[in-house]
Amino acid sequence: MRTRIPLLCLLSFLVMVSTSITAGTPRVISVTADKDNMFKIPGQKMPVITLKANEVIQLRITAIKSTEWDKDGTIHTFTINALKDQGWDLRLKEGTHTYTLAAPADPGEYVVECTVKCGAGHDDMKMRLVVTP
Ligand SMILES: [Cu+2]
Repeated sequence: MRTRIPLLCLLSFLVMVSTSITAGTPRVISVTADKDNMFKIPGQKMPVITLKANEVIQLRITAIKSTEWDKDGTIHTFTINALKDQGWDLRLKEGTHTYTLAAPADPGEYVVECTVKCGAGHDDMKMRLVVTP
């Protein structure tokens, strides 16, 4: 009996801490725009990002140069045409950069594509964003 109250206190404290962490810190999602002109997500067979509507995330993209690039130094882009005006149009320079983005309010499937000619396979350099309600 004596140990129950402290244990409950500890548990509720832990719940509070973890709740504030999940509410306050956006998820970090890592993507590689690779040298073979494919989007990849570490640990996933297919590169798909699944977000809740309006969820704010940190998108951490590592871009690796292929055989062609834009004259301004952009080596790939991470572009969703339907969401360009919401910031989903990232011109990627070599290296790893982090972008804060919000998922759209409308659930559905969106196609991510690269819009810079990056070499063989560029036309198929696509991945999906799935937005759930
Ligand atoms: Cu490309």
